[in-house]
Amino acid sequence: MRLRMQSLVAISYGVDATLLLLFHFAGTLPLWVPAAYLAVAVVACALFFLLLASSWPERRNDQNLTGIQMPVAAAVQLTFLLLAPQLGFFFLTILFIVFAFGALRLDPKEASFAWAALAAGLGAVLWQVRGELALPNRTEFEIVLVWASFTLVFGRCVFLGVYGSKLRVSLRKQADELAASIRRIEELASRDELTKALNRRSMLAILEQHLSAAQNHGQSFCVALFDLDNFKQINDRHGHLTGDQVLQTFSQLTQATMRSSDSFGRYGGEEFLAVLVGTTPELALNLIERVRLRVAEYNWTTISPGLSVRVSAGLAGYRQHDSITSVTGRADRALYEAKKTGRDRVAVAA
Ligand code: GH3
Ligand code: MG
Ligand code: MG
Repeated sequence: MRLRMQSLVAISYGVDATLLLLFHFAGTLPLWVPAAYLAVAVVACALFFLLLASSWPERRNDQNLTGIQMPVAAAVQLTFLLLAPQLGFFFLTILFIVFAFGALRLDPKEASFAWAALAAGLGAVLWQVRGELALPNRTEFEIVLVWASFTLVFGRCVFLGVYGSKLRVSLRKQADELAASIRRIEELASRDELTKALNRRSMLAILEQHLSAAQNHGQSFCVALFDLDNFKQINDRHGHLTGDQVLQTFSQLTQATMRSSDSFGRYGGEEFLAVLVGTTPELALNLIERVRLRVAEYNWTTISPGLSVRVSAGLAGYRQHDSITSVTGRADRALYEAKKTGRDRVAVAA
């Protein structure tokens, strides 16, 4: 990319040298002016090609060496303005290309500095060549060359502007793609791989938020801990793959039953956690019962012949001064009660 841009710079110098040679044939300049210009251009381009191809630019902030190329190019034009003022307009207009090139990469501070340096240099040179500065237009050939010079300078300025806007568009696209990747990574990191439900880390973060909302704004919430009944047996009798499918289906059934404001995730193994907002344990019990019934009534034999699945749950409501551990601890003890008193049931924490 850097070397391609440098090739364009070299071509640009070539265009200038050719125009200068034609001005020599038009009688405007002695031959040494295009010869010297070409020599300087070849040396400068060769040096920058070597520098850009080396690893040196990678260690710099300014990887395209714009901060060096631009002053060099501006100095070349000012020198030739001094040496051949009879073609003054030519070197003055090339400065537009030099600055359009610089504007692609310089930051506002550097650009201001470059502009001030040019103002000083240009002022000194113009002072030196006073009375000699010219735009040759004596012959038709000179007129054609002046026209060609202006046109080619404008063309290169426009090209640099278009190139700059293309660069901005592609940077914008890259930034958008990066943002989309980050969103995707965050999404992946927040979900359980098997069931696609929220994972334990996300559920704990959500619980933390609800806890602080409850403490600060008095908004109550409930926690329900689900544990599939005799899941080890399901694995043993129907295989681990069926077990996985049961976990997936249970997760889907539960999420379809719950309200969109509620959160549901896999807490670990065959245990799931739900956080229900703005509700009391008495009201939440209805919803959790509906989940339990839906699981019990689901036609599990479509997954494996003879398969039946039951779930138990423990429910606890937020209490003042609760922590994550205390509220989930009560839900866990309620779950233990549900298991102890026969499974396939919901128990509310005392
Ligand atoms: P209980 O009714 O008392 O809860 O009995 P249980 O068999 O469900 O309890 P236990 O905790 O002993 O067994 C849980 C089983 O869940 C053991 C483990 O192999 C299984 N399990 C945990 N994670 C997965 C998983 O991702 N896939 C499958 N297929 N099984 C899992
Ligand atoms: Mg368990
Ligand atoms: Mg279990």
